[in-house]
Amino acid sequence: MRPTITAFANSPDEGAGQARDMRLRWAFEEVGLPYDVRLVSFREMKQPAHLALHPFGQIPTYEEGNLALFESGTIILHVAERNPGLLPDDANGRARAIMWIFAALSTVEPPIVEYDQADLVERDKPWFGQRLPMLQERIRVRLGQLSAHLGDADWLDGDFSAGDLMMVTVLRRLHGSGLIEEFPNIAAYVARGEARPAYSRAFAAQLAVFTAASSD
Ligand code: GTB
Repeated sequence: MRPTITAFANSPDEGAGQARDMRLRWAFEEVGLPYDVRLVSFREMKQPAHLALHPFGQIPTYEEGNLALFESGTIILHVAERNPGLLPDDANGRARAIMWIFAALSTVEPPIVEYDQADLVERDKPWFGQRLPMLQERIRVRLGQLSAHLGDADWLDGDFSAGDLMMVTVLRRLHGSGLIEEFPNIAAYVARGEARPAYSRAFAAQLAVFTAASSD
């Protein structure tokens, strides 16, 4: 059944593909699953109809028949488990790919989001000058560890998997910070993900939303 996801009607990133619908779109493209998108405004996201789908009033959501899901990690896992292409066939390989989804979301993403948020809303605060280097250093620690694990491999564990898809989308949020470039194998890893045809199709689809909205 063709799923419907929600995405920002007006993404603050102006089509840079940083909102979390991008990871869902990429997963759909990787497995060749057609999908529909319902665009929601910030106001609509806080209204009862959307809150019934997402109790925290956010995007993305996923609807498929009588199933409604929120949390991008859950949705990626749901799609990857039901469609070939994003998880290895062997049980141990699948478990490790899922481990990397969780690692991306619960170990790598939090310091990146904290840094991003501080950069966005704390720039005029007196503590910003001291806090920013501390937040950057936390990210460097994680990137250094990830870089050591990755070494000269193309992907985190064998072939490209949903774990790589999630990790690349998480790391992309550092574009413009200069931090990824400090770790050449991580920079190459992110570029490798972004070079996948499925990624390009997903990126173009979310960019088209911004282009259409800005020409209104
Ligand atoms: N844990 C949830 C998940 O993984 O699905 C987090 C969902 C989430 O943070 N959604 C954000 C949202 O709806 C959009 S993606 N925010 C509105 C709100 O909370 O009211 C986060 C995001 C938004 C914008 C940018 N950007 O502009 O660069 C980047 C990332």
